[in-house]
Amino acid sequence: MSEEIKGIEQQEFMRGFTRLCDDGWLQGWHERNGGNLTYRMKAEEVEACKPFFKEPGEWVNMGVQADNLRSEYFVTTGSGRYMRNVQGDPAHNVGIVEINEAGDSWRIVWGLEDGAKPTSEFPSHFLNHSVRVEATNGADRVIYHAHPDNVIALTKVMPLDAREFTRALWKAMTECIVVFPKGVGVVPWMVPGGADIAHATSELMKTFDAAIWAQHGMFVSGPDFDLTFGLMHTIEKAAKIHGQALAMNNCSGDFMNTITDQGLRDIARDFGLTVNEDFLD
Ligand code: 2HA
Ligand code: ZN
Repeated sequence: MSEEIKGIEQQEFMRGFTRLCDDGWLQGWHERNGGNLTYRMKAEEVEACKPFFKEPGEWVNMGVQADNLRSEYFVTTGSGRYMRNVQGDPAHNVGIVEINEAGDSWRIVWGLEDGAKPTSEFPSHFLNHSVRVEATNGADRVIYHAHPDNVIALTKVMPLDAREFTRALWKAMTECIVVFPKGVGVVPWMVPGGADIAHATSELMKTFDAAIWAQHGMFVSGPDFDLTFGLMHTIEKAAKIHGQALAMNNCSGDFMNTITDQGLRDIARDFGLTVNEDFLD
């Protein structure tokens, strides 16, 4: 019997990609066309997909460039396409793009049917992939942008400062510091979709694997779909707990009970974490 031939939609990485889109939708983070996801493919995944690639489209310049992403392949959600529709119809709502040898342009080799294009945040994703490849020695492959309610709500009432946000989130729930020991970065309000927000975010992603976009959402990076979704989910849950506790406490952050800085240090010691010391008192 011949070995089963898997089409692109049946490949493990594509199932992980589309499942994350659906998981985010079910969380309520992807109203209308909100949010986007990209994945840097492994060489063996590209090889397995090549027989199913179509006649490539035109090269499109991105306005950003990265040496360490020359000739890479990415899976990307489509601009204007809805996360809600991804799992039911991947070929129309997501696609695979090839990056040129100069590392500054993409062309579509699969999916994004009927004239779709990569996400409007592709330049942001691309620059952030470049920074994360550098920061993690190639381990990080997933960049995920979502509009999680509680994180966005906190950006309306808290100082837009990485230290303040990180401390509030670490102290909201005991295991947060284990999930994001480096903390979270904060980008002030900016116009979405352009090179400016891409550069501002990628500056932060040299240090952090999560960045909050004020009054907009969050940007996270990780090595696989489980860890990346889990990071978004954990930060959003911590934001929800912090927001609820503030509301229960007459909007004061001076809580009757909280995790002390010594407590955070004790977790770091017992779990062998490299925490961002700048964010501890
Ligand atoms: O893809 O969320 O920030 C739509 C967006 C842009
Ligand atoms: Zn957005």
